[in-house]
Amino acid sequence: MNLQEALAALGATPDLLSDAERETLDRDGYLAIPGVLSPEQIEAIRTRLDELLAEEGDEAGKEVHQEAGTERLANLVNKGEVFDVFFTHPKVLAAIAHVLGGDLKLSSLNARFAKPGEGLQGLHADWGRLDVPGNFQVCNSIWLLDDFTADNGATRVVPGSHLFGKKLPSDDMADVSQPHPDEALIQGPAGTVVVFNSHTWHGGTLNRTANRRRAVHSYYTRRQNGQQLDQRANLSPETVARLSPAARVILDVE
Ligand SMILES: O=C(O)CCC(=O)C(=O)O
Repeated sequence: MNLQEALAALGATPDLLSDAERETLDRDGYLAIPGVLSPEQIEAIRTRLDELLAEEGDEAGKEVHQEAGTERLANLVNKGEVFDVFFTHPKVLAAIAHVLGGDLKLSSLNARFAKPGEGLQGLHADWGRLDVPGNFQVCNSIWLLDDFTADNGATRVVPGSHLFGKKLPSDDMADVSQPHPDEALIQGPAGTVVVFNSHTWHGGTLNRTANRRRAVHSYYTRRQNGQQLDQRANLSPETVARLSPAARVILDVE
């Protein structure tokens, strides 16, 4: 099965996006898709993530990245069927395919919880300088497991910055942890997925509340690039066996 057949088998067809949604992605570099996860799915995902955090303790997240002020988990594909939605959801895949010219595979599936009083990141892009304008290599999706509000560490983005070409935040700002004059805060209810072309400048903000701000990042790249976490090397035979042929293609483990 090739990628186009896998996307079709999962129902991820281009017509799932309206013209307005495609224009938003192209112009702003990100698109919010509300209501992707049901309240029951959100609860099941939160429960499993808390179990994993308790089991993994200080090791949590280390397959990819640990970050002060956050709780992170990685290699989620291998850690529960409840996470399959993050790499098989038709509309999200259609949006990722739109950004990456129909050429994609999962790069990594991670959770990132900003702890109370923490979570501020420098503004960044997930790829270096882009030599060929518009030849996007990476696309992320952030799955809101809590409402993202003005003060709980919601992700900030600079709309349109995926079109800045070779320019990166450090070229524009003396201190990338400071607010950018054109930044916007992604706010929305839990269950929303924000697909963002991750050449768009973005970063977590400070969580000023007493509760964690929980999210999962389902991150994609073109098939010629390496994965942030090598799925073939990190999935158990049992996980690979239970996945559909189409899901295996998305993960590049077929
Ligand atoms: O979780 C967020 O709000 C953004 C995280 C992010 O951009 C990153 O970890 O690189």
